[in-house]
Amino acid sequence: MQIAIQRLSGSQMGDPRELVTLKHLVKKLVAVGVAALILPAVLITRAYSSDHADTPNIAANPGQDITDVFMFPSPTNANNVVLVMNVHPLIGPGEGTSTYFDPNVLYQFKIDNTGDAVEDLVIQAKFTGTGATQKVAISGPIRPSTTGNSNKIEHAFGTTGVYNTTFSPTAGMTVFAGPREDPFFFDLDQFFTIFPDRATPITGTPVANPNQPQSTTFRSLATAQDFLSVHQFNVLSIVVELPKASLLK
Ligand SMILES: [Ca+2]
Repeated sequence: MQIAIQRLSGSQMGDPRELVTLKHLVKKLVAVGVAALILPAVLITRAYSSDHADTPNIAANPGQDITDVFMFPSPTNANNVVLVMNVHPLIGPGEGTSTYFDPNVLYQFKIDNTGDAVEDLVIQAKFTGTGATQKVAISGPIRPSTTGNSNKIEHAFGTTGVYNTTFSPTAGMTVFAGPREDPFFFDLDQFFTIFPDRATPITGTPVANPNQPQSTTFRSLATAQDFLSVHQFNVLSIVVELPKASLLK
């Protein structure tokens, strides 16, 4: 599965247009694709990847910043699969419900079910407005009119949802789009002891001997501290649950 966020060149939904500025690729998930859903478990690859404000440009546009993507069997329906795209990292405690999706961005799950790393189906989420009444329209899974960096907004379902509520855009599909605790964990403080030179650009505090590691390994699970949990950081999640069969069309 490939996921993509792309800034729109216009604002009117439904018009074909070129969307080129940003693309985020979870490389291993491209290889897994939806085909993994029907392969023996031994063949399924687990991907490890995360991205939080990795460049000045993306840090300045957090609504375009994908942190993590997840795909897993529904815990309540064996016929369903759940897709999750998390964006907008580092939302502080208490700020989750006052942070919104970027209405100028087309959020997409791109599903390759033929193994060639070219999407065969897309699920698109497009937001309108900001604030607690922000609306979300969903289209797909649908075969895209164009692939790769050239994308169109495909036909959306008529039923729209509202920020931070669960809704069903079409029979069999459930969608949630809103704030959630960031599930990614990382011992950033220990990372800075291994790579001291990485600290200053983030913390703004000069580090003595930035090229001299103070340690060479991460701490054990018993003693490690998750930077994101300690600081109670949140993300915005787009969660889609739908039948596995609908991704195999
Ligand atoms: Ca394909």
